[in-house]
Amino acid sequence: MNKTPQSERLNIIILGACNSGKSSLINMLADQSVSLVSDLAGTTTDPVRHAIELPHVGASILVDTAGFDDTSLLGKDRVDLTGKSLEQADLALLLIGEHEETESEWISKLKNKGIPFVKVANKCDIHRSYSADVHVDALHRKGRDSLIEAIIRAIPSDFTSRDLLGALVKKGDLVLLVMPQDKQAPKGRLILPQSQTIRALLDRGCTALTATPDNLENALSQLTSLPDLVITDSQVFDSVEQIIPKGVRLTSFSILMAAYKGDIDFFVKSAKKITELNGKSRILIAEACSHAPASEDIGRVKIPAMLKKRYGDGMKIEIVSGKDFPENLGVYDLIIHCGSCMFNRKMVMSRIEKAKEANVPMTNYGVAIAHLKGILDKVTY
Ligand SMILES: Nc1nc2c(ncn2[C@@H]2O[C@H](COP(=O)(O)OP(=O)(O)O)[C@@H](O)[C@H]2O)c(=O)[nH]1
Ligand SMILES: [Mg+2]
Repeated sequence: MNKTPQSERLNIIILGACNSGKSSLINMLADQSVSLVSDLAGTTTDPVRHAIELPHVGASILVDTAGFDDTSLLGKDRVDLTGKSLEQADLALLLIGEHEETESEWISKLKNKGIPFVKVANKCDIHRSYSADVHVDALHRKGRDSLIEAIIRAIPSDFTSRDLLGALVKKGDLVLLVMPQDKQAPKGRLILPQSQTIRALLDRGCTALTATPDNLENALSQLTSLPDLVITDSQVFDSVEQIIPKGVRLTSFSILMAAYKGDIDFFVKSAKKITELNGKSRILIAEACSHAPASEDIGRVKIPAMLKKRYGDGMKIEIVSGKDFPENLGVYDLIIHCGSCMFNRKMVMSRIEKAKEANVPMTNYGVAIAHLKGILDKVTY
């Protein structure tokens, strides 16, 4: 568990024509051969992800893609997959050269999606110099430093400045975390939202105090001043709210994650639309992972049961998982997305954009449950 989670890494997508040197560029950045280089067009089929540490950038994912001019039988499907990968991209490296028309199409796509990009002219050892942001010779690994500098300049400020706690805390705050370590908790370690929150609190110069729910009263009695904020697992929200002194701000890990990985105001506004549903409403439940028993339980069982209890069995509830996300969102009355621990913020935000375009409310598991349990008005976010 020494690795930075995938969803926290800078996601860099490499785009370019077949044989333009995308895989070579990745090997140059990784400073080792991680990607297959070949003269044959179409060597890279599906987008391939390489987790590496980039000097002065840190934990990154380099996404190698099929050439955008792939004309093989499967070419179109491959190029579509590249398009899908754009949804997770924080930044793009675009290898430019002889395919001006296709290149400008991709530039428009990137601009539309608000993805910053660096134009890279590769093979500068043999080609005339194209106009580009950086010139490299990936084969002989020349130009690595200037490429990394260009990447650093292009990193969106949103990526570096965001953390889980947003404006909720300031330096020196005392924050009490209520973390049940029940049977579902993995043996010998903390789950990701808990460890990420503790890390973020330490980075922000806060004091993090942790307690299980049954030890909460005892922990509070040992304090000489009230905590500035309490963050609890949402499962025990109600009892925690009863125990902590009035006036102490309270939030939950899932609300923090929702704010970090999405648009919390939109999620809250959308969750309130649950009240306007009826027995014929059509709901889309979207999960990021296909094999997570715990979240499956929430998305596949818990939330549908809570909704049907209110509005009857006539509701249409559809569940999609992984990267599948319907094109036509307009048919749904509400979208409820999982907490997205496997997705990066970029991916969630691009789904939110699609929901907004289709004029459909979209919330997430944590916020929806908070609303269904009547606690949404009591949380700080
Ligand atoms: N001369 C020269 N050849 C390169 C350079 N970068 C890549 N190549 C060669 O171009 C071919 C295609 O490279 P590759 O990285 O597989 O391209 P991809 O299809 O875009 O992934 C290989 O034969 C590489 O050795 C470069 O900067 N200079
Ligand atoms: Mg390749």
